[in-house]
Amino acid sequence: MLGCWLGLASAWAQGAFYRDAEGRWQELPTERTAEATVLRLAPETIGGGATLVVLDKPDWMVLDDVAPPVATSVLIAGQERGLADLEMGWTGRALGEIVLAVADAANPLDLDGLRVTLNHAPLEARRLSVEPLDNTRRQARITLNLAGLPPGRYAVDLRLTDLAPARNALTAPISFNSAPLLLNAGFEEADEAGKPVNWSPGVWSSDADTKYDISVKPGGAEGEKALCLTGLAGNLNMVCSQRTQDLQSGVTYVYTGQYRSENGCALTAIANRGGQEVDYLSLGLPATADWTPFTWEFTLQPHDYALIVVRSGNTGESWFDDLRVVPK
Ligand SMILES: [Ca+2]
Ligand SMILES: [Ca+2]
Repeated sequence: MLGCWLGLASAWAQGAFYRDAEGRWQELPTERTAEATVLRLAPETIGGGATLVVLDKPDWMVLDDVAPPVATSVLIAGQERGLADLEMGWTGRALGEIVLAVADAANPLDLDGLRVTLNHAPLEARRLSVEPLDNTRRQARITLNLAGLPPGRYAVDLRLTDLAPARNALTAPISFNSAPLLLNAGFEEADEAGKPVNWSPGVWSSDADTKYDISVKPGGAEGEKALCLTGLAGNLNMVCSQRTQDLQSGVTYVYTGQYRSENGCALTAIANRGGQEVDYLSLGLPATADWTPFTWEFTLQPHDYALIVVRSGNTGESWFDDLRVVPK
């Protein structure tokens, strides 16, 4: 295959060039007729079946450039961040603006060829602005406006090349999660069977007599609905858990919410690493007839995933609503 780079304007012509078997650029004699430019390349001079050819090399083009553009600074929501620090995990809020200063040491940037995707779809034009910072177009400022996105997980991929014949590319993967750490934590969303969306209800132990119900019911402390664990008979170890990979080890989290319980209930946080439980932290909550706020702080060891749990091992009703987990 022969890759051809056609110069932008023949007025800048500095002749034709090809890349030889050792990767060096060499002048390429050409013959011009009225209809065509004729060039001859022998396979042995290009070291196989592929090379790059530049016809009418523009004055600005530096042929011997294998270095991609670099991001010289990245500002996210006004704060400078390292390039290795752009996969941010949980942020809990939208990011606003991401501003990248980009530069190429040798060639102009292909600003017209810039590609930016948001969750694998092209970023809307209104969210993207590109501003050359010098008249050689070797430096530019790229601004991504991500304000107003609904809470969720986002991946931004950016690809910018230089205008060297080899089109060296800068890629910058940026990701963040602006959703709350606990989803459906007010239990307003339930499936047709009344089970809370995003949560796993069940029992962690039982016997032949175990009878229980875990479902979302009207009568919340916040909104219209709340989660109710009802212990009826037998061995009771009722749990409703949400799995998360967004908690960081060593960070203290504050787990808040409201509950009421006929015979007492509990909160639990579990960390699991390599198939082993590395943390099993619990707080018992005493019986109370009225909706009562709770606050509990916990810190987890390094883990693959964590479970945030509400539970009861008692008969009667235990209600939970308005839960939240945030870094302290
Ligand atoms: Ca370059
Ligand atoms: Ca609620």
